[in-house]
Parts: sequence; C-alpha cells; structure tokens
Amino acid sequence: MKRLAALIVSALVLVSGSAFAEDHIVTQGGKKFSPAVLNISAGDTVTFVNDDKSRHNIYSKTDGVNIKIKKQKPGDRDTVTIDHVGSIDIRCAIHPKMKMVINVTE
Ligand SMILES: [Cu+2]
Repeated sequence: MKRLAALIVSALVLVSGSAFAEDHIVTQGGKKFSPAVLNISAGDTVTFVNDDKSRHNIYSKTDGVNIKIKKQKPGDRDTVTIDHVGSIDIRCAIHPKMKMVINVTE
C-alpha cells in the first residue's frame, strides 16, 4: 500500500512538472524581436519564429547561456529550453539592432 502511494505521488509530480513548463513564442518580423521583453520560468521553452524574408542568427550575449540557433531561414522555427535563472540578452548576429531580453525566474 505504501508503495502504491509512492507511485501515485511520483506520477503526480511528473504530470504537474510537465504541465507547468510553458512554451513561449518569439517572432522576428521587420528585423525586430516580439515581444522585446519576455518573462518566463526556468524549464520553460522559447520558440523563435522567423517571419521575415531574410535570415536571422539568434544567440545569447549572456555568459553561461548557450543559445545559438545559427542561420535561421525565413519560415523556420527553433525551440530552446531555458534553465538559466536571471536575465538573458538575446541578439541577432546579422542585425545588431535586433535585441530582446528574457527574464527567467525559478
Ligand atoms: Cu536578424
């Protein structure tokens, strides 16, 4: 009986853990990230969508955050999981004016 209860508890933890991880969409149109500021929780995913007619090259300028999507073609979308807690500066290596911030809380 104890074992069954432990199983149920661990199943609940698994279910709630995945239910709380959210995906957030960031679009790139007119050589701008939208939104410019995104607030998420650690463990969430961010999907970067290229709605422009040119390529983008998304990377993190923040030390210790390994986000590097490299050349992203128009229409492409790439998803990254973010575990780093704190503020992350996102840039495009092709368009220096493209900037956004992802604020990650626990
Ligand atoms: Cu770009």
